[in-house]
Amino acid sequence: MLFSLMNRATCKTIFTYFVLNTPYLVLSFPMDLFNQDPTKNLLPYDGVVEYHGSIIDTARAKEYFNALLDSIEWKHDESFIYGKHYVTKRMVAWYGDKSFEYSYSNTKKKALPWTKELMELKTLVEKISGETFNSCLLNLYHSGEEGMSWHSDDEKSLVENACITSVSLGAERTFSFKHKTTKLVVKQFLANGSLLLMKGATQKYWQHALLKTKKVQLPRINLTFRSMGEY
Ligand SMILES: O=C(O)CCC(=O)C(=O)O
Ligand SMILES: [Mn+2]
Repeated sequence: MLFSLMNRATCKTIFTYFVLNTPYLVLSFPMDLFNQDPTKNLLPYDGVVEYHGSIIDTARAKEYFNALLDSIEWKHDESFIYGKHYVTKRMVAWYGDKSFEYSYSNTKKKALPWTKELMELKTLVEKISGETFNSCLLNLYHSGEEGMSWHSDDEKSLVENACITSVSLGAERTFSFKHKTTKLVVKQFLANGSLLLMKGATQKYWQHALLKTKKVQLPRINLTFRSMGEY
């Protein structure tokens, strides 16, 4: 009732006051309360994360979601750890300028050539971010029961400190960052069609995760545009 009587600016001021003055170890940025400022760093130290909100409207996001579902060569990730065979429920794909080999979490893949939609999305995120990318890892989560545990995108094959840009299509999910030393957690709601940039020392000092949730039944596709080192 009280909140419905207040205008957006008052809500924003109150929310910002609580974020800055509450000594909890979790900072949370719900996207819909007010428009996110893409120039604002979500991390308080040791890295830069910028959230641009939705850069693709709902109708276009649905078209991209369906086109990617059909055209991408989705595969389950498979790995052997101490002789045990693991297969992920989520599906993955890897594309790039050339057949880059990417190894992470005991799996290895060779990049496929860009598709029409991937090229369009790469051009869009390059324009908005002012960065360039030569590869893209895609993840398809069939529901909130699938996610990705804590990790950093810090493989040796990636250019160190290069920007990684993440596009989300479909179900809205919470993305979490955890500082490797202080354990501070920062959360950001990722909307359909949204863009998030991870820059500078982020991968060195922070881990990130897409934690599982029973609250989400719908699928989501995530694209992370990356820079592989030339070799
Ligand atoms: O699904 C996401 O939002 C993130 C995926 C991710 O962290 C990765 O592919 O390395
Ligand atoms: Mn990652």
